Amino acid sequence: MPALDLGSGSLCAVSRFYITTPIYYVNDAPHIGHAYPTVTADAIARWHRLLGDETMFLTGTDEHGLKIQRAAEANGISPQEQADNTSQRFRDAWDLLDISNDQFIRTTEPRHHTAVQELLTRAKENGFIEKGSYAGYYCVACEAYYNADDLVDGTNCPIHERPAEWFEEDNYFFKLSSLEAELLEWLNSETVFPEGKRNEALGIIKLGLEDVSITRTSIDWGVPVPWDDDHVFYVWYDALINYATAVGFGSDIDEFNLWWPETHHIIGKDILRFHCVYWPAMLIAAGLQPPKQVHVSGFLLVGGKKLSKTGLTQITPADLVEDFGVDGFRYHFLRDVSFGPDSEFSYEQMVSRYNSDLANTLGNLLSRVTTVVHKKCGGVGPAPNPESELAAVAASSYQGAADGWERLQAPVALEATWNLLRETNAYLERNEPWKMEEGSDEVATVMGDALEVLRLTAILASPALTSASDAIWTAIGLDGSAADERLPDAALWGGYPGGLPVIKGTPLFPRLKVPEA
Ligand code: ME8
Repeated sequence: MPALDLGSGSLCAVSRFYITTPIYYVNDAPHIGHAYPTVTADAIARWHRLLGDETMFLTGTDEHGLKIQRAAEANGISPQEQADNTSQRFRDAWDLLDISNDQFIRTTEPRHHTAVQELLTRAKENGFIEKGSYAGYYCVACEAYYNADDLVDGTNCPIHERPAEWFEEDNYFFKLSSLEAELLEWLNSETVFPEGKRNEALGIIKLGLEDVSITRTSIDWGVPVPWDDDHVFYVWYDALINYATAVGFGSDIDEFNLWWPETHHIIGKDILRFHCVYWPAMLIAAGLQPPKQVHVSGFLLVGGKKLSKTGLTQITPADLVEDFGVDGFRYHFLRDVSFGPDSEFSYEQMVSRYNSDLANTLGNLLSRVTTVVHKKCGGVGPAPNPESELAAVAASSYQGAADGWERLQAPVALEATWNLLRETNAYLERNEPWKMEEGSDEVATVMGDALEVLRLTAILASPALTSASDAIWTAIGLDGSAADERLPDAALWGGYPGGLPVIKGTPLFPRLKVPEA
């Protein structure tokens, strides 16, 4: 009898899902523009864990380059101290926001240096890296060269609105221009979302690609070029490789082959060129597969401007968590910011969303249900009715949520989930269980249905509401955590067993006052 094959062709192959955020520069502290892609990636990762996928969620910090070196000089510390201090601030922010990353990568880690050197050496050996010289306008804040035509008023970076600097250097060039056909092929499948961003990437290629300089001699805060001591790799060619380092490139090739190229990169529109043109090209040049998908978000704006660390519009996650709690923060950015277009941040909108969806629709349902179960059912939760009219609503909410999370459209997923809550509130209004006879079958049926909806909501909302989902779970008498359930089975109507003690607690989401204009 042949031995069982438990390798890649195994019958019990697991489904894997790898998701990444951009790695953030450590020149300054995190703001909500960084929190937005991080919370989005976190919620998607949590959804995939609910589906039972082997999930890898990566975030981290981008620590080399002139921008960091200058920030360190301004603070009177070494670049390493600058990186250590600020990287920790990102970790603290993500701890505060309940971000469930499996790894936090820092580009100053030795494993990353090894990976960068190996990947770019492979590209050189394959004939894609050559020596040359370069002169051009450089924006240190972007860590990118611009053509004179791209500058505003002939001098300013179009993103940072500050003068770009003239740089001239001898360095190594990546022969991007020779990879046009491969890039077009990659972009001609379902790789970049939304569609408009895929077209933007195609447009960049169709305009004609120039070779790009990938090393620097003017600074030494970077990964050394292994074949030439005078050079370090330019920060972007070091940074992009983090996605490969984290899953084993350069250290554990078997691990790398498990995860690559099934990767989903979440990025902002400012770094589309790097992720949708340069990065797939670098991988192809090194003989590796380009990433599976890149999802491009718009900017969060305040007063029409991109939130930035250098601008005056800085709002920290901690500021908002103080007012809205972690779940209130996460819910707002997931529910109100559609992934793709730009979105204007509004404190008033955040208050209004919190009050309508969290305090009213969800919070009131929980307190209503627990109160009535105490008054009319002796505090013990009854089982749901298998024939309940809410069963069909629950099934379509699950489909809507699954579809929304699958397409990285958190607002769609949460709207579908909240539809079930609204329908359940209406069902209670119609049936008025608070007027029914204590201990009757009638009241047990209605309350069993409402408890079942709360069970389902705790699971379906858990990618967004990390604390409230467990608070609901416990309040309806269930053990463990909603996040440990497995979909789709856990979404079937009738999972609430009944006979459990229901706890009447304090309101989950106390109403907030709308600020005066
Ligand atoms: O670009 N709205 O780092 P970074 C929405 N290190 N998203 C925003 C935002 C805003 N106002 N501000 C920032 C870098 N972001 C590089 C990335 S990846 C290999 C290297 C998000 O700290 C957006 O996704 O300047 C942006 O691309 C990302 O934060 C990184 O910002």
